[in-house]
Amino acid sequence: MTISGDLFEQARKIIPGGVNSPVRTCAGVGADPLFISKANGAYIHSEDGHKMVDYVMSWGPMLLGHNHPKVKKALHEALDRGTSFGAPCQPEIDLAGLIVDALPGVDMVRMVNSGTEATMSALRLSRGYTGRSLVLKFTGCYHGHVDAFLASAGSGAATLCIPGTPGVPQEVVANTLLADYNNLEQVREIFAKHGQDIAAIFVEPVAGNMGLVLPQEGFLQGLRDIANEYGSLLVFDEVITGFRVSYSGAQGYYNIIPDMTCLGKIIGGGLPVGAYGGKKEIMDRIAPCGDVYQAGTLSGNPLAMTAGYYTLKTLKEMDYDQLAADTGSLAESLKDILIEKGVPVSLNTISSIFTLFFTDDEVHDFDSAKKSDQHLFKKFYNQMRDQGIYLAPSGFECAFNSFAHGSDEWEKTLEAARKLKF
Ligand code: KE4
Repeated sequence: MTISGDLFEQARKIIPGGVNSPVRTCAGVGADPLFISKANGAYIHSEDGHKMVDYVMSWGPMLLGHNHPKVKKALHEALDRGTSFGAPCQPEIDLAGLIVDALPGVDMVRMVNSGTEATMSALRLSRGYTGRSLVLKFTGCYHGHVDAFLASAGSGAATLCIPGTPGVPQEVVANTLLADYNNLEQVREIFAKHGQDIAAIFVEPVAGNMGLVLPQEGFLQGLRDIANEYGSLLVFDEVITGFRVSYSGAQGYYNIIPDMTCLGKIIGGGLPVGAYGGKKEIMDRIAPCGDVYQAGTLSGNPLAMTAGYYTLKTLKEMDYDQLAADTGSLAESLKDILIEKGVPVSLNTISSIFTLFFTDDEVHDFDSAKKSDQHLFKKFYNQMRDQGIYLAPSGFECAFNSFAHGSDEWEKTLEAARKLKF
């Protein structure tokens, strides 16, 4: 029995499924999870002594790479000042300031502790602000495990084939409307019927939970126009794309300004942080200045704020265009290697993110993503992991490059791909 195997056995006795988040079980790829002892730069180390090139990067937060010296130093200093105050502190202003300065759609921002808390709060605020109950989301998009959004979620739910989930009352998802990603016609039809009652459109401006799916030309602008026409809010879930697709998120990259933005992952620099923000007139409705309630014991935690602040401050100086070019070149090379082996591959990539779908068809929504052959993905995942390349254990997730990866890591990755057997 490996060390990870033994730890997994212990964990399963006292933690449901042995993990604190379902997709980590690796059940979808017929493997057991590796228990991780440490991570540095582009590398993650298992308890079994395996050093692997990491493209999960904690599911997105570690764009700087693991354990960045500037973040680590700041955290050590913050630790000496205490771990939690339950009162306002300077680091909250510091992080909020960087977010507001970076994102054109955010005048004010409220910190919470996860992406789920961010989208849950933004949903309540959109309903409170508009006085409407309905919300439109897209199949294959995942906005955290908020009851109202588990109507046909991507990410873990899609991998585990849980289209909705027990425990969510029918009357809750009755207020949730679904359209296919990139299908503006469907959105127009839904708004023609329900537009006056729709509080908000929630969308991942670049979808990352059915694998990576890019918005087609005109899709995001179309949503912006439709929301304006019916007086609904446009909410960008930028938990993945915020500070990832560009330093000003997808909203800056595409120059489409949402009414509200949900954030997580990168803004915490690896510590638990979520946030939601938007136009001042909307955010003023949040307690205590407004009447829409939301709260959190550890919101604005000084350690988490410090990690997020030094992460964003450091990212602000980084060359996103170069990393995008390097990522595109790596992903295209991986695709070419797989095609040479006779494997059907369709690639989606943007900035430092990519997904290889095991299908010949272009992937532009959840239905086309589901055509990706999961048996081929399983072979790909396990052989790459055996060769020290650590990928997300699901065909409905993304590979994340980082500023800590370089030519050595990318060559190791291509070398492993050249040895794949199908
Ligand atoms: P968290 O509650 O997991 O911090 O964030 C939820 C969330 C919200 N919105 C988007 C676009 C997201 O991608 C997520 C979480 N992403 C998944 C993986 N794609 C987290 C991994 C997991 O569930 O363990």
